[in-house]
Amino acid sequence: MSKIALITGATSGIGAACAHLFAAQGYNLILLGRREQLLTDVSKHLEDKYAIEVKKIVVDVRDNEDLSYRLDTLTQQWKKVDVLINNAGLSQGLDPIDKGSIDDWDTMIDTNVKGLLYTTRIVSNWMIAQKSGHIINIGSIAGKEVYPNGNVYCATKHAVDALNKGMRIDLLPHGIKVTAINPGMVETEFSKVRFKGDEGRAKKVYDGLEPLVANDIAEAIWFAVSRPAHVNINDMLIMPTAQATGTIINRK
Ligand code: NDP
Ligand code: 8X3
Repeated sequence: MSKIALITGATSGIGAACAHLFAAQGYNLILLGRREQLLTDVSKHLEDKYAIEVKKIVVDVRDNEDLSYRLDTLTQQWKKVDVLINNAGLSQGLDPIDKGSIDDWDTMIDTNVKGLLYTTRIVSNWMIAQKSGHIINIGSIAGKEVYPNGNVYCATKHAVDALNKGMRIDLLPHGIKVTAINPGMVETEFSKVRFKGDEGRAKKVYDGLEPLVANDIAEAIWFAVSRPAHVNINDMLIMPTAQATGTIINRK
């Protein structure tokens, strides 16, 4: 029986790159995201190319009731998840604390923190039952430091950092591995989403530097997952060579 990876936010960027890389390694996949057509396209492509099986789950990770229902209806076979990649996340806006939109704050907190918790609450129990598993939490440089106007997004990624440490402690007796992967700038749909579809503003974020690409992060995740049984990578911070901190960037 092939191993299984469950990836949240698999319709684009880092999640989609992980889906490709894990499929190439022969994993069967459970892929989550809200955009059904993209999920269908990714699933079909990977099933055809790698002869693996894919379960697609169209769901908003903020909706715990729907998420629980959809994950619960998987067969026992599909609940044998070896790797959970808690990747679904986003930034909305880049405003000072006195001007930020409450809706944006709710969206970031509900997705990046609560969605990650809801998914982990369910899948960690499956892993405990089978006495094995590996949880990968996608944090950020924004979880290690705070940059101007990053306030709430940075707070959500600091929460991911704390939850990663908490999970590592709580799941230790069960032999479950827990790893935080913290990227700097990766060119995905992230900035387009942050600036609500403003492609020009999104493109400017990466002006004059070579950012990471989603596959760089997928490869780092694969490195953590493919270590021997006695090795756990607790935390990895991965930056473009041209980015030293959240805001110190060597632009040409
Ligand atoms: P993308 O915007 O390309 O991908 C985000 C993914 O999250 C999409 O698949 C999206 O799917 C999914 N998603 C967002 N909201 C929800 C939701 N409510 N329910 C289910 N799925 C959701 O960005 P990235 O690939 O860059 O982002 C992936 C992760 O990496 C995020 O956690 C982000 O914070 C983190 N990160 C990104 C960095 C970067 O520079 N790009 C740097 C550091 C961390 P859909 O819209 O179909 O639901
Ligand atoms: C996403 C990257 O630059 O907003 O976490 O911190 S950044």
